[in-house]
Amino acid sequence: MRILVINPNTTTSMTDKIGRAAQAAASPATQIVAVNPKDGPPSIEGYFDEAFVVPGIIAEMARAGAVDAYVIACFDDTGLDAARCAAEAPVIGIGEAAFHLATLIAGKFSVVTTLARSVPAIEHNLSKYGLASRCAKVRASDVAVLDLESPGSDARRKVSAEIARAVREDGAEAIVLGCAGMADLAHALSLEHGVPVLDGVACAVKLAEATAALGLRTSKKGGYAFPLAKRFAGHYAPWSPGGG
Ligand code: 5HY
Repeated sequence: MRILVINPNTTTSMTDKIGRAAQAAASPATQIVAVNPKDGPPSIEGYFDEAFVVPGIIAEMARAGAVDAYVIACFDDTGLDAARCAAEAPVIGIGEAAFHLATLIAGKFSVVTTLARSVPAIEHNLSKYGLASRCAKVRASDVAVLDLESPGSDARRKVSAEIARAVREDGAEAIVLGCAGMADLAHALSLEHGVPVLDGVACAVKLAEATAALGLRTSKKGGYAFPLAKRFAGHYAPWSPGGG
């Protein structure tokens, strides 16, 4: 089985970290191909950054050729719906995957993400997925995404402190880490806090394997139908669906 894992930002060290976490979670027979677009923001922190990553996601999907499943490795599930329109294989978002798996092991969970500006998009997704009632709170740890790539930063300490508050104040029975860049922290933080801590990358890889193994494909009825053929103007001409 071959799974394409797309980090939508352009920070290759984070792509490498995500790739390692994905391969560690995958079955031995699964090949993980981790990529990121060459154009776009180095980190996705809020709605404006999100707007500039979707063409890059679609371009990486086209460049990869045939795969058994895709993972969108940005916790906001940025571009997930557009990617599903472009694909027949399953497309799994790390946020959606982590939310669903958290509901299987806990009555209620809290999310610990990076900055406050990222919280509304995550809250919106929880409502969109019908899981808002299972999430006690979406918390920001006041960590910039790229601080997670800096060994000398106090990112891990700040994430851990926010997890402690979530367990103490929210009654969170499990924690979902709200950034792909936290993928390497889940196991240690779970041991430290004595609650399940879920990393969306690992969750998405296992759900991608499961859906592909069941032969489930993205439905082409309704919203995820292939885009209609049309010619896109200007810089977006290469993305023209159906040859344009
Ligand atoms: C992510 N940003 O998973 C999100 C998390 C966030 O560059 N990768 C990013 O802070 O919204």
